[in-house]
Amino acid sequence: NDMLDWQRTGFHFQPQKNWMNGKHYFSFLFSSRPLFYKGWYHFFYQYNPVGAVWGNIVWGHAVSRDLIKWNHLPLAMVPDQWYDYNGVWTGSATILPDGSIVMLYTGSTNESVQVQNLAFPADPSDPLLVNWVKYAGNPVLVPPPGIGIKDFRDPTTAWVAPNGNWRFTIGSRVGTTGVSLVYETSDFLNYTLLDGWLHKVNGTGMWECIDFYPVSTTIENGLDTSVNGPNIKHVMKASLDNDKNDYYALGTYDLERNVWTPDNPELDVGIGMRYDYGKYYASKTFYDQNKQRRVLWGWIKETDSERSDIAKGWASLQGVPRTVVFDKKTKSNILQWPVHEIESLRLGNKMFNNIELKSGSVVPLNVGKATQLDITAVFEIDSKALEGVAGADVSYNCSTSNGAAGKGVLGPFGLLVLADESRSEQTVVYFYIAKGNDNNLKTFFCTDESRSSKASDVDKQIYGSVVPVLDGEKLSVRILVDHSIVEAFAQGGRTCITSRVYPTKAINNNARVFLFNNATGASVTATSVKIWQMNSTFDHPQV
Ligand code: DQQ
Repeated sequence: NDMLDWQRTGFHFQPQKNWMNGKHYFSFLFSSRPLFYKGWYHFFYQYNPVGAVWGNIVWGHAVSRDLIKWNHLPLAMVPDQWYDYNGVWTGSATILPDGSIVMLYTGSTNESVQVQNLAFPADPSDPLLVNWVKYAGNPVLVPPPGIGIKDFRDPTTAWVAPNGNWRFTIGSRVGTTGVSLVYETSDFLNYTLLDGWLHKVNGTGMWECIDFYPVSTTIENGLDTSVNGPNIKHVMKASLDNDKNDYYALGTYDLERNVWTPDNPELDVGIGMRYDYGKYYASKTFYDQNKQRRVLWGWIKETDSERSDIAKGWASLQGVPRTVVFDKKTKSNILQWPVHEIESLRLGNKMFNNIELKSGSVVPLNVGKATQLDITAVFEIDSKALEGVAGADVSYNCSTSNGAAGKGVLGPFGLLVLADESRSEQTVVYFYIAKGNDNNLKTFFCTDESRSSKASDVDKQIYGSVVPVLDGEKLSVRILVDHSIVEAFAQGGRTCITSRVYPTKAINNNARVFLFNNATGASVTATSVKIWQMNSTFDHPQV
């Protein structure tokens, strides 16, 4: 359906329309499983080869040299055994010290029981890892007593225990408590379930796609999954089946006791911070030994109707991979930032300096075509006005406070992207400052989709949350715009928001970018705005 083709992205990974043998298959992309092997990044994803909706799940496979330009390869694994008859579900790779790969994945059996299975590359000398063999002794794990047969999935990458064994965790629930079980193994053939939980949180329900990894509090490099010791915190992430969001928390992992404890119990897994306050799910990280960094990749679901997905013949895409580091300044969150390779797609740029945004103003930025952009912008709010304000909007909330159309004392202000000339359509990325009666400032970072599309069958939300801003810091944002996706990162990646949007007017040559300020109590200066046109990736195969 060519009419919907403009929704396809230029530099975000998405399934192909034509899959295998040139046949016109439909596709549905699900969760992520990256891995680096012999010079290639591998991506295995949950994929429906026969429809643009969830079902018939197999492992799609793509490879890349740079995490940006991807080559589609044949399906890696399909349901051809009783133990994965109802789907080859999410798994994780562990690279052993000798360089070999062990893949543990969840199979949904012929009776829809969730079990864990082993798979290996058929030819380890093949850098493209095209063929996979399933272990003859599968399944290697079945749901243990007390765990529901449909609540046992998504094993993590394994890490080394003090006794030299491997450990990994699997998500589940007990009643409405989200839990993580830990297994230990020396050979990936025989496993022992350890007592207790790595962690659990009441009321958070089933934990899908758990991720568990160390971050350094002192150095910038990422860490291999097995690293622990001084100056290290562990991130625990769970994808909550209940609300389909990815939550994380920072804490400490006691290897001896095999227990993880959150730094701040009020911001525990599933009740505190999210990787992303927009659409972002089933993400996973991997340690990229090639560039000594930890890379996070998330699955971005559609927010239009299933009917439209079927009409356009594909559904879902991946965000841009993000480097994850501990935020040494706030010490309370991670920083997520698009991998630097994305900058290789930057074409020409335009710069705009010191643009004053008076209260109520909207300023167009003439950048030409505005469907594939990388934008960085820094804002300063008039400090006199800020000091003069007594207290404002203490109970502000991105989702319920009128979005970009609202007029507060110290917000909203920011950018309109994927907007048409008359702004009948626009997606708004903005800041909003609330000031307590104690003079403390609280800055919100939000994305308003409510006017993002004339179409009526799409979900249009106002997303967002608080973003930490330290004394003396300016407000900064980076936005990746790619036809039907907007990824926004505030303050170097402390708070992130991804939106799927479906403009009908702000497409092709009609898309524009504007600055705006709706704050009634202060003028704002966009001290520096830099906008790059972005190249497309799909016409740059690397194999
Ligand atoms: N989707 C997979 C599961 C996982 C869920 C099945 C995450 O393995 O729990 O397609 O969305």
